[in-house]
Amino acid sequence: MPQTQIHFSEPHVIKPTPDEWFVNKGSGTDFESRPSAWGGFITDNDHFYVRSHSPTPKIDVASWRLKIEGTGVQTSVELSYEDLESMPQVTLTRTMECAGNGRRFYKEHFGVEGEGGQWRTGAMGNAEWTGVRLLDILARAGVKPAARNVMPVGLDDHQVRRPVPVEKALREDTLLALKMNGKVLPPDHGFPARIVATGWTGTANIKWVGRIQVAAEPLHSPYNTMEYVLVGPDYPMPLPALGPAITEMPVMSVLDLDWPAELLAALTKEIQGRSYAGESGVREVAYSIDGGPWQLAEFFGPNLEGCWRQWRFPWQPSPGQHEIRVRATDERGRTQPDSVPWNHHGYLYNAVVAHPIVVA
Ligand SMILES: Nc1nc2c(c(=O)[nH]1)N[C@H]1C(S)=C(S)[C@@H](COP(=O)(O)O)O[C@H]1N2
Ligand SMILES: [Mo]
Repeated sequence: MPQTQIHFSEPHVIKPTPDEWFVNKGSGTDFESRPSAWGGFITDNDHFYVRSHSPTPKIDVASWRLKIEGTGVQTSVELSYEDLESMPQVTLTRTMECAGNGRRFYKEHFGVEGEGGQWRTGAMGNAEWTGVRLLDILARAGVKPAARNVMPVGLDDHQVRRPVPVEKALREDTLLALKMNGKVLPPDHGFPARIVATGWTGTANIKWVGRIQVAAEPLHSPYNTMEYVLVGPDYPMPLPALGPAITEMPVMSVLDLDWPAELLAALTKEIQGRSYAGESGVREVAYSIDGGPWQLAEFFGPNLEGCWRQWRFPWQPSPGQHEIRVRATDERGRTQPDSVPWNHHGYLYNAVVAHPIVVA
């Protein structure tokens, strides 16, 4: 159900966000996908979650320029949209997940809300992104050997910006995307250009990029010192950051069902879901029904680098209350834990959860 509704004179998100497809998080700019509406392997643009710190900016592409500058490049460069379109285009399918996905579970496990939007499991999606490799763009400015951090800066009100190590920026699978699922990037998803940072937290995928700062020194912004850092008794405080910056996303699983789910006994024969493991792949998925033994789910659909992997298992439930647990293991042998340590902002909740299901 939608939480507190705020009414704005102008919509802060441009695309339609009907309740059948999205859970409105109440901020006006945050819409969680309903996993029951995700569809197949690819999440189409209409169904992709939206997470923005400020309203979708309206950008005039004719006057828009991408500036590359800073102490880590030989020369400053300005590129137009046409310049980017004329460069070699690369297409990659990649899953994107917000670091705050699953934040609601902290409240349930610790009795205290992690600070931020109370996302359940739908702050993620999987799209085919087309654009220019960031390394090709940075090469135009000439990356100095001394370069350490690369910080794309958004043109939104908050100028969301967040440095990544130069090694991540120069990877072949880090893009400046111009297209999403074959269509011009939708305004809410970063038009004219957004970063795609394979396997990393949603925030590393900066939307509405206008400038890329390359620095020979470590860079800091509110988004790697105060937010998107792990703050809590079990984490160090590497000042000026209040905690370690989130990079890669951990292995997690989600059922393709609403929370809680309502199913009809006569129509239920199978349960589907998906698991995602950041820069790694998903190796094995096990499930347990009503606290019963763990069994292996069957994979189906594509198994692509940096993408979620779909799975299914048969289930013919009796009417009543049920719960399903799912536990994935990634290619590096990391399995979803039974609990995760507390952090103030409620990031990276990837523990096994009991999904409540009411069968009628
Ligand atoms: N400029 C800018 N980029 C941004 C954000 C933002 O608010 N401003 N939000 C980030 C966060 S927290 C996430 S999870 C993803 C969400 O991308 P989406 O709205 O396309 O799903 O974009 C990231 N990039
Ligand atoms: Mo996010």
